[in-house]
Amino acid sequence: MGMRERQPSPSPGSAQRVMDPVGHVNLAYVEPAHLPRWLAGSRTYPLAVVSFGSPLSLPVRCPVVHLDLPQLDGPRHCEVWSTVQSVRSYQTGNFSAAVSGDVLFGSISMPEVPAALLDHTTEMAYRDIFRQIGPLGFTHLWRIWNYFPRINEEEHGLERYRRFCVGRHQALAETLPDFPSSLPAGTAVGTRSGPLQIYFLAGAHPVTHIGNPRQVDAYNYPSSYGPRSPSFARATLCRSEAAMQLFIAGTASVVGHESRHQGQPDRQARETITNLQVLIDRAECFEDVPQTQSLFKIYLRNPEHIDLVRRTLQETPLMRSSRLLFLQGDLCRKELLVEIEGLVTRD
Ligand code: 3EB
Repeated sequence: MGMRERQPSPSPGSAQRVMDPVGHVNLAYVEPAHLPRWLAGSRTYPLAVVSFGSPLSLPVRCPVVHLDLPQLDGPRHCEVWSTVQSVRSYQTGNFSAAVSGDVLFGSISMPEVPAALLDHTTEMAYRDIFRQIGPLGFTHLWRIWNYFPRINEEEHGLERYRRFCVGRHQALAETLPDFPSSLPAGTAVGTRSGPLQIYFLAGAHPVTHIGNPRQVDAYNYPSSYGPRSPSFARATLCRSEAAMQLFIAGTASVVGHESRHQGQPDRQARETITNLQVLIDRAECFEDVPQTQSLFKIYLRNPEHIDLVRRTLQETPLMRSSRLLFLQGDLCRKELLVEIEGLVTRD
């Protein structure tokens, strides 16, 4: 079952890298046509690229993930993960990974077959992930993203998101030491089409997962939201010598465990920002360093809401000073219209 190892990425200007901080990943939203120039200019190696909407061919050797989530604003951008250390890429069947220093980016794509329900497909995908990352030595999940189509449709009497939660819970509760406190920050968003796609960052060492005092931990949601609770943390804090990174899970207009502001995208956006700000303020208790860079992906159920939501976000200094990417995606509760995830880096 050997993995096929790809050639290491080219290393322009590697002599200049020694001063760069190690132990953290870079994230940027980059226009595909600018990718080679951006990589050379940033003096980083690509770890992975995520594209949105229709697939496109990208001039990189690292894992590439295509998500059918149309971008709603401006010229098309890709999510580019890169590092200052060299990268090794692996590919086997439906799993690909890239390793750099103490971080691994992994991606798995599971086609759904008519005979299998989504809970089963999800459980298999998560078990595969652990089968792959264990031997590589990256056993600690840091951040995970989940995407699949028809998220709010019923499948044999249970909503597909809830089936997904059942399968994820089954695999993670059995596999993760210290479940649920070791659960990573998560995202689960509905695509227009495609297989079950999961991508993640994993590390050789553990990191800190944190909750949001305004929200019930998702893994403690009451069973009215489904037979198994959603297995994710509100945020994950990764600290290295040089930087602090806060990975913020998909965050919505949920207070306690209840959805707020049904039918009102602007109010949902404001409530979501309050949730984000509370998480960031909490994480800042851990560190006190000045420079901040933040990026957020904003998922909208309804593309017509973009102008209203964008105006609402511009009211806040946090969002005004951040890179934003608007995507159309279905959210895991029918009444949710906006969800925001992000990465805040302080170095
Ligand atoms: C919520 O707070 C909103 O199931 O992985 C956000 C982020 C949500 C991740 C997941 C679900 C997930 O419950 C929904």
